[in-house]
Amino acid sequence: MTRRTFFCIDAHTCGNPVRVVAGGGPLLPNVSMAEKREIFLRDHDWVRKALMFEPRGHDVMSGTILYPSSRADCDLGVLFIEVSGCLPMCGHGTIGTVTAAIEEGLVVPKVEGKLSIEAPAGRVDIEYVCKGQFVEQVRLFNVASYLHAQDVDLDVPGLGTIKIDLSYGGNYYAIVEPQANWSGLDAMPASEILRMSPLVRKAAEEKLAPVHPEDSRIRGVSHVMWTDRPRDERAHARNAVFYGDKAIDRSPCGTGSSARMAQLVARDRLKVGGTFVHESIIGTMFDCKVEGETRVGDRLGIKPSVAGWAQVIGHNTIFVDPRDPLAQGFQLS
Ligand code: PYC
Repeated sequence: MTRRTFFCIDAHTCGNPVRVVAGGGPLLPNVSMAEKREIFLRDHDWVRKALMFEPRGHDVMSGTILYPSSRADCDLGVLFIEVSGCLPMCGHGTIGTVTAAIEEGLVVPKVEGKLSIEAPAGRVDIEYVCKGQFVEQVRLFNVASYLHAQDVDLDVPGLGTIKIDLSYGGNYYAIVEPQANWSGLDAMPASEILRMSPLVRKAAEEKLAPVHPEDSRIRGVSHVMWTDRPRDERAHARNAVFYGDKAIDRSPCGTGSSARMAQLVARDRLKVGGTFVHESIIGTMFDCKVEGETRVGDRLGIKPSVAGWAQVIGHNTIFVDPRDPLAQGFQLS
């Protein structure tokens, strides 16, 4: 192998990293993003590991690789890459990617302020607001989201029996609300979130093993959302989302916020048409809305939208050199 060069734009969305690979990603056939995702994972996964793992990335690193879309109704195809694999959809990744792509001229919108991207989970429409050359806000109209299961008892070592709901917003989320055996986020430092979340995820997966009703390639409990009352008076709720092996989302989590709204609507705690401001573990916020009702297979679901900001922090030309013993990246176990 010769040295490979990746032209990246590094950004963060409300605190969570987004490394946008604008050049150097592997060529993939002109098929849907869902199929591209499978081909990438089968044949090119070293690219993800090299760019996401240490020493070029870290435990919370995530990003995207840009592709032309094979759909006539989409401007851009987006492959989500992160430490744990390739997510079907990622909200903070979308907001960072759209910000970088518009500010750097990587995509030319047919209609100013609007884009449609093709994610592996489906088409996602975008509205963005610019001030001068900079993008101030990106709103994504996310894939249909639904509550998959509610009031599920899990026996979690160290916690005892806890109740969770399982909800889908582009990924499957085990949602934990304050209850007898868990008093809330204030009493849970980040180290505890990292320790307890894999146990909750494993127990939820063993009991529920969800499969998306319309796309069996989307399956499994990948994320755990711990919820609490907000600290900021503008917000309706606060959350900390665990993903991968050691990552806590620093943003309010786009697919997580969609899953949370689907849960709240199904439980009649949020109305269709209602707004929902979601606060992250570091106090950043997404402005979310339940845009409408829909169906996911035979389930009732919602059409969620999520808005937030991102900041481009630099250009990053990354080499992966076969002479480097750590070319493929590493993770501490
Ligand atoms: O914003 O959807 C999201 C997300 C998923 C994992 C980290 N962020």
